[in-house]
Amino acid sequence: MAVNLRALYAFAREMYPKKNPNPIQYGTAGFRGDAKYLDSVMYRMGVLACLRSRFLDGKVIGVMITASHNPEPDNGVKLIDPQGEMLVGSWEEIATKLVNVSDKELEATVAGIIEDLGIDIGKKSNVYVGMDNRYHSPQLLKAVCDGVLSLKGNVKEFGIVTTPMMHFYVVAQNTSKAYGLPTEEGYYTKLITAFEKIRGTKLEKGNYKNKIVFDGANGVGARKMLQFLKRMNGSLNCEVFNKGEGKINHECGADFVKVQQKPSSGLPITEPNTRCVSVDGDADRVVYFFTDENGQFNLLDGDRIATLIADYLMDLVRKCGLDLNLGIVQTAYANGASTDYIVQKLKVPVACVPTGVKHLHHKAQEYDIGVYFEANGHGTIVFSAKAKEMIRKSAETNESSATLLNVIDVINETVGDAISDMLLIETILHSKGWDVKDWLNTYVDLPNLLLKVKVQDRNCITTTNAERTCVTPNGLQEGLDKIVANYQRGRSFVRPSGTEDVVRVYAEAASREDAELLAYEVAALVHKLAGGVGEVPTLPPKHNSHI
Ligand code: 16G
Ligand code: ZN
Repeated sequence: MAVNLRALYAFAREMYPKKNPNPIQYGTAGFRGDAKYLDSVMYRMGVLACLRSRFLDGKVIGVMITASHNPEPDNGVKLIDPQGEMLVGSWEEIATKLVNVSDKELEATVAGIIEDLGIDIGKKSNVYVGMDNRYHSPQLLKAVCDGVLSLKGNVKEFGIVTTPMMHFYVVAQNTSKAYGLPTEEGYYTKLITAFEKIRGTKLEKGNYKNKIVFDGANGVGARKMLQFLKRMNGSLNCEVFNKGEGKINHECGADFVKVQQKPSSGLPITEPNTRCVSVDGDADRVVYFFTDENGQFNLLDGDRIATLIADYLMDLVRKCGLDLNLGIVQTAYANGASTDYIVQKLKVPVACVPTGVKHLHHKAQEYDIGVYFEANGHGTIVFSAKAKEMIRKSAETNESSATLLNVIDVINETVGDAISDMLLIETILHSKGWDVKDWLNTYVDLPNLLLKVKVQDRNCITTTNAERTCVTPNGLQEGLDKIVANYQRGRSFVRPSGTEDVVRVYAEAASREDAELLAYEVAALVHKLAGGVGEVPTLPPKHNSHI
C-alpha cells in the first residue's frame, strides 16, 4: 500500500497548523498544555501512533486525550503501548521531535522516522482513541483520528472513557481477548462479576458498613461510576457527587484532597466518619478520606492503599499455601511512616523508584506480586504469569486461591484505575470487617508538606537515587543535608516537576511545625542555588500549611 506523505503536509497546513511557538516536551504523562495549542499536537500524535503500530506489526496502540488532574483549559495526550504500558522512552524523544517541527518540516521528519526505524509502511496499523469529558476533547479526538487516517491506518474511537479503560481495551485486544473484552461492557462485566463473587450476599461485616460517598471530580470517573452502579444490583451502596455540574478538578477530586488535605467541596456529608472516596479527572488516581466526630480531617492516600492491599494479599497468599514473593514499590513521596510500617510490621521488600507510573510499573513486574502506588493515589498490582498460573491450578482445590483468582479479576493490572482500586479496597475492608478508623489506626503518618519553587530553568536540578539526592546545582544537596540534620525525623528532597514549570520541594518531620519550617528552609535554598524567580519562599505568618 502506498502512503502519500505529501498528504501529511497538506492536512497539517489546512486543518492543524502548528500555532504554539514554544517547544513542548513529552513528559511523564505525555503532552499537556492549554488546549488552544493542541490541535497540531494531536494530529501529529495520531501520525506517530499509526507509525508505532506499524513498527510493532499492527499491534493496537492507544491514544488517550486527557489532562488528568489539571484544571481547564488544559488538555493533553498520551500514547499507550501494546501491553498497556506507557510509551517506551526512545519513542518519547521521537514524539517530542515530531511535535516541535514546523508544518513544512513534517513530511521530511516522518520520512526520517520511517527510514531510521525501518518501518514497513505497507503493514497494518491499528490505533484506539479515547478522551475525557473536557469540552475541547471531541475536537482534539478528531485531530488524532485524522493523523492516523492521513497515513491510512485503522482507527477506532471509544468516545468518553477513563484513562484506565483505554489501557484495558488496548491490552484486551492485544491479548486476543484473554484479558477481557475490549468494550465498555467487557470492562464492567469483568470487574463487577469478580467483585460480587468475593463479596457474596452478606454486604456488611463487623465495622464495615456498605455506604460510601464518591467524589467524581466533575470528570469522566463520575459518569463511569454511575454506569458501574447501574449494573451492580446494590452490592455497593455508593452515592456519586461532583458528577459534572461543576468544572473538572475544581475544588474537588483526588489531587485537590491530597494536596489541600481537606474534603472536596460538593459533598453533602452530615455523618462524621463517612467513608469518602475521591478520584481525579480521568479516574486513574484514588484517595479515601473522612472527617471524624471532632471535625478532624483524615486522609488515606496511596501509601495507605498500598499497605492495606499488601497486608491483605500476603495473608491470602499464605492461606493459599503458595510460594510467591510480594513486593511494594513506592516513590520518594511515600510517607516515611508507611515505609517503616512496611519494613517493620509487614516485613515485605520495598523499593523506591523515580516519580511516574512507568518506573513503578516496571519495578513491580520484578516480583511475583508487585504492589505499586504513588502517594497521590496512582497505582495498581501486577501478577507475573507464573503467579497467575500457580494460583489458577491451586484454585481447583483451595478456596483461598479461588478468592485470589477473583481478586486478580477485580484489579485492572494495566495501570492505576481509581474505580478498580476502590472496588478492591472495599473488598478488603469488607473482608476484614474494618471501617476507615481501623484502617487509619495501622500507623501514624509523619506530618509533611509539598511546596513549589519557580526557577529560571528547572532542568538545572538533576537527581539520582530515585530522586532522593540532588546532583546539580553544586552545593544544593550538601546544604539540604545540613538543614535536614536539625529536624527530628526530618526528610526532604527536591526535583523538577515533569508536568509543570516548577521545582517541587517535599519535607516531612516529627511535628507539623517542623515539617513546615523544614520545607520553607529547603525552598529558600533552592531559590538561592537554582536561579529562583520572584520572592524567596517564606513561611506565611499564620502557618498556613498547604500551598
Ligand atoms: C504524572 C504521572 C504521575 C506523577 C505525576 C508527577 C503518569 C501516568 N502520571 O501525572 O504518576 O505522580 O506526573 O507530577 O505517569 P510532577 O512531575 O509534576 O510532580
Ligand atoms: Zn489522572
